[in-house]
Amino acid sequence: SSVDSATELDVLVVGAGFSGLHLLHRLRGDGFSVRVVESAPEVGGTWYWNRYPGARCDVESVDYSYSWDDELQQEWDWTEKYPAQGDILAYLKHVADRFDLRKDIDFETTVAGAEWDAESARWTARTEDGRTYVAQYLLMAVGCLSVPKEVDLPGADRFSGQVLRTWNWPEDADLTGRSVCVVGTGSTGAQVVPALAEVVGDLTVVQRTPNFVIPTRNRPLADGELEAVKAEYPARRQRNASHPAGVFRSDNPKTAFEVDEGERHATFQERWEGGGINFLGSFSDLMFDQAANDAVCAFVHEKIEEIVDDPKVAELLKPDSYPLGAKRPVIATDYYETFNRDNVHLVDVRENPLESFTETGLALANGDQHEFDTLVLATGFDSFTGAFTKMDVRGRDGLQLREVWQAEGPKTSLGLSSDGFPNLLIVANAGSPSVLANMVAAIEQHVAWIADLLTHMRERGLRTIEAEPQAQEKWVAHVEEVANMTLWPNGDSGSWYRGANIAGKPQIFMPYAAGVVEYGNALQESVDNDYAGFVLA
Ligand code: NA7
Repeated sequence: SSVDSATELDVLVVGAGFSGLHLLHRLRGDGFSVRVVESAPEVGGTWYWNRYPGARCDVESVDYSYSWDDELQQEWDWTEKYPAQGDILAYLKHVADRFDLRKDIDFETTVAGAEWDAESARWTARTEDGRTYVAQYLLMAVGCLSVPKEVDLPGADRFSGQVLRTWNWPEDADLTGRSVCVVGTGSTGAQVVPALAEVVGDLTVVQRTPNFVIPTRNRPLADGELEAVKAEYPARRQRNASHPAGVFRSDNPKTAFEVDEGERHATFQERWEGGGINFLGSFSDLMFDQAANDAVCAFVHEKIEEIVDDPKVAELLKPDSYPLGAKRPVIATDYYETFNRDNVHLVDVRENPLESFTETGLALANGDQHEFDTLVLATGFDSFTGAFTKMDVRGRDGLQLREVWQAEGPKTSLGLSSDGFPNLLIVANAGSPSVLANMVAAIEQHVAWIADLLTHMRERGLRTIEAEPQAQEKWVAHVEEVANMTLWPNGDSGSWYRGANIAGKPQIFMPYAAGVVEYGNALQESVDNDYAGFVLA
């Protein structure tokens, strides 16, 4: 491959995670010329980069996997109820090898920008190392949580010890006996803290906003359990697809206050013991009714008091500024229990702000100092839009995607296409159920729709697809309206669901809260009405 000559393609896919691998396999099979570019030296996306100790998915292994090849799902053996990062990465490597995907992926290749040429109806994408790809379609399989939030910790660069980032964890990191500080108590922090506590000398946990942390209750799969799933896999996948979350959850149809206090408590207790996301299905109105949500919050507070020995620490760990769910609920193992360890100290920086990092630790507003030799950042991501605004993407008439999305948030028709950016299609990101569902199921829904669209266009000699402006306005308003029917946007959570974790980012509730069933109906309705919501030309 020469630096001067551009690679000519039907489809350029950006990203080789769950989305990009599936797109490549499907579209190649449908007869398109496809190439995937990937920044990492390996497949996996999120599951390649986030290899910090304790990293695990909170969707069950047997469901957090592709459903499009029965042999694949029959031959792959999961070992635990919930998959560890390494297991998911091994699975995706296996998929890449089994379907001979690597030959069409350019690794360590980062797209710097892309430009639309109306006359040829082609995108030209430039990579950071100066290569060029020309493609009819530019498919963004970039993930919702793939660009870290810029570090906004006062004086962080003064710290002279080792700094580790959970989103780019060095494979050979050994923190045995070290004195470590973790900043961040989101899903990542709540997983890395208990894992590190076991090996480090001492651990300081910096918390600004407490989270609701539900126990995972992970365990090895029991004898025969995997075989039983495999025996009814297609039915299981279908059942998953019939639930808004893209994974079957045994939701209680009752509302929290149609039962008495005793039954309410027993229900929470039973689901707390069962662990995982089923806890969120304790009652049907938890995300719709403030009183119901207050009840589940009170239950978790009670659990925190029960588990945590020091009442002052327990008090600090209780979230009290937003409804359960408004911030991504955290599923983790032994999180609250970890604060009973002698080597773990909780530092609350909400009441007593972090004044500055120093060469050897940090100083708080009240003058307290904490010393450590290693700093671990678990400070989150520039969610949804980050991977798009990082690139210099120029659409019709030079319109810059970064400018539009940084000012107004991500505007799309059905989460798939944005007005002004023809033939740029987006996989499972803003405006689609994505992070509020089993991500793999959400991705499969998008890949199927996109693949059908591309074949439809090829068959009819159509060259471009683009969001129809009015449909886009309507879709964005609808996503907002649905979110506002729930408690998701409420409270002072600073949630990345609505860009509130980053100063200056437009605050718009980005995922589509109605779930994959409603969303699938909307996709189908568009197809049935000759791709309503889009302009095909
Ligand atoms: P999150 O959920 O955004 O969590 C980031 C954490 O870092 C959160 O506790 C933040 O506190 C904290 N943070 C960030 N910046 C600061 C500063 N400046 N000072 C103090 N604390 C800070 O990211 P995760 O990686 O944990 O999880 C992301 C998703 O990945 C997860 O939900 C799953 O879907 C997978 P804050 O809440 O802003 O006060």
